[in-house]
Amino acid sequence: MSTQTITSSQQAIDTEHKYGAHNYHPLPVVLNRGEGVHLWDVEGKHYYDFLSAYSAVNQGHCHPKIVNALVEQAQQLTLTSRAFYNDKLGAAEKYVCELFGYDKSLFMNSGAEAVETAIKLARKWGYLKKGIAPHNAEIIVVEHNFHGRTTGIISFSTDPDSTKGFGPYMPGYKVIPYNDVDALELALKENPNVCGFMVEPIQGEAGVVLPDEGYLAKAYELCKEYSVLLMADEIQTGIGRTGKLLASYYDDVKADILILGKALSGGVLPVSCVLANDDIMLCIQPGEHGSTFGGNPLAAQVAVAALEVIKNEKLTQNANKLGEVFRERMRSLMSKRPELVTLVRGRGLLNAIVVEPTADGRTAWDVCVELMNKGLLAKPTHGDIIRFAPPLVMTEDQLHECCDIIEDVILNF
Ligand code: IF1
Repeated sequence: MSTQTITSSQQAIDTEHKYGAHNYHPLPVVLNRGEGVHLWDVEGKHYYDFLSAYSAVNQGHCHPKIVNALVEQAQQLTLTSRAFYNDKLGAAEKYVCELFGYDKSLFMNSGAEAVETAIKLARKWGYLKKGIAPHNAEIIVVEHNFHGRTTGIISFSTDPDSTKGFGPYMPGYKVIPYNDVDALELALKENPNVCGFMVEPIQGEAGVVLPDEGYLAKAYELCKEYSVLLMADEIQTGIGRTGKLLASYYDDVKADILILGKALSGGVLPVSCVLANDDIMLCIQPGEHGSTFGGNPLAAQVAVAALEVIKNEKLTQNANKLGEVFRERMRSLMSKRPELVTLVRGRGLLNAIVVEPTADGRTAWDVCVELMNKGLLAKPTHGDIIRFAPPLVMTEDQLHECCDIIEDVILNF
């Protein structure tokens, strides 16, 4: 058995194809170094990162302060399990509770784990506090949701690619249209067993779909009226990405259950977290939930460092400012190729354009291949949507350089 040294991109691709599951269709680029907004492939070619690992690298690749926190803790203590205390978790729990304004936090690892935790928490609250009969709790979700890929979570997905062939599915979910408060009110009125309404303040995977202004606020009011928990999945929209610390803040909403992940660690290792007040969080008692790595001291230190970077480098403010600049550039580009680019939307540095297929069948994928050839990495979703989400550390000059690349590709496509 040999450990292979990768010396070419093609060799890396071939090795992955032979020995790795085929559960992704990556762009044909093999990266081996990242710093800030920059990535380099095996051959040393430079790219601007315009995906940020789906908004996990808001702080930029390999941020020195976050890496130092990781390295320092890794040389001291990485994992004890929660069978014992460690001296870092409490400080991280306090930090996130004070930052986001909740009584308690529960650290997990992946985003999906945090979503599953939130579901269990809402159900437990439904039984203990709302008096729902055992095993009858329902959670309302919306069409085109994306909350992860566990069998429980895909049970309420409306995306065939996420669901087909993975049944049977978990019961207890009601799907309603996104951005439709009347549909929400009807679902709440019809079903006294609803314990939660889980929603992304902006739908990421669906293609950066923004609801109407005030949608989340109205949803929150309805949840209050019907004694249902609003569960905000801010795994992708949170931690400064949309130009506010949380996308929920655009509607001045503080969810009953807040779900964080991705940039909570700055992309350095998997860290996720669920936050809620005592009347909800204490419905889970000792021994009723957890995970081997959840709340480990390494993740705790990295999470605090990652959040400190967002604050100290004013990355939320930068996302807000550069987002306006970016959308203005994209709207101007759309006016030059209206038959190709038919929509620009987003908030902060979470943006997307819709690219129509050309007469000869070229699509958003081909635009992304062209962008890759010119040194910018982005990926299409659902065929015709290209998500643009650079790290929040990008400067205005770098953003214009990237817009020039996008413009060059689109105008010559
Ligand atoms: C993949 C999508 C994005 C998320 C929201 C929970 C999770 C995610 C709002 C689960 C994860 C990732 C998963 C990754 C690609 C990416 C993605 F295309 F899949 F849908 F960003 F839009 N809630 N999103 O966006 O978090 O368990 O992955 O840590 O599965 O391909 P996770």
